[in-house]
Amino acid sequence: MIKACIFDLDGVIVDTARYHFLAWKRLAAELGIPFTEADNERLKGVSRLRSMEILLELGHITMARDEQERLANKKNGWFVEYVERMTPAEIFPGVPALLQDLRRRGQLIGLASSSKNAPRVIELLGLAQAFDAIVDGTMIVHTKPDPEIFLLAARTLNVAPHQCVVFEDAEAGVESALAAGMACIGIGSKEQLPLADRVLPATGAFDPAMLATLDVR
Ligand code: B16
Ligand code: MG
Repeated sequence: MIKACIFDLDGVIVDTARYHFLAWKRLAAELGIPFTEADNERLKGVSRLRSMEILLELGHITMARDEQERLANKKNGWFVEYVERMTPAEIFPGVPALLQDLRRRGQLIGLASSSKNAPRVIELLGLAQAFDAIVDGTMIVHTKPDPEIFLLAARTLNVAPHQCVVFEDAEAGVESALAAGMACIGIGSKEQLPLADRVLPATGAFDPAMLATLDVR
């Protein structure tokens, strides 16, 4: 029986994935690296420094670690600028109502985001009270697709992994949830997320009645 719903943040609760893309694209342009939305799929869900490495791989560029860190911090400065202008109006349609409905049904609600900016984003969106546990990129050693982040969320919520369902928009995130032994609802398309147990076009399209039908691994 599913007892906890664990949500990714970027691309699942709010379209901060768009802001990550715009900030990486700005950095790519400075470095002369062509960078498309398809390239950006590889950066979703992974840590800031891993994203930096992938960007350099795309451009066939090698660079010292401290320079990589400097550029990744520059990208983060732009991302934070975009994010600070965000308001609750940018939460994806139907998400606040879904979170309330799940809580009324007795589900525990977790957030598991690789982003170190997740607590600030949640505060700006006025959603802090909607979650029973928040796990972010500052609390983990291994980024998605490693299962660490979702296992930590389950431990914090005091439930077993097989009692959790994860909502994820990134391939790395779906792999992470499955490796943790959890059910996974992909948000996006079947082509992007072939491994997810179910795929929905948007988080707000989730019908809580579906919880009873999710396979227990
Ligand atoms: P930051 P999620 C992830 O968040 C993003 O999908 C990913 O693109 C980003 O690189 C990562 O957070 C780290 O973010 O640079 O803000 O620490 O999808 O796991 O909510
Ligand atoms: Mg995401």
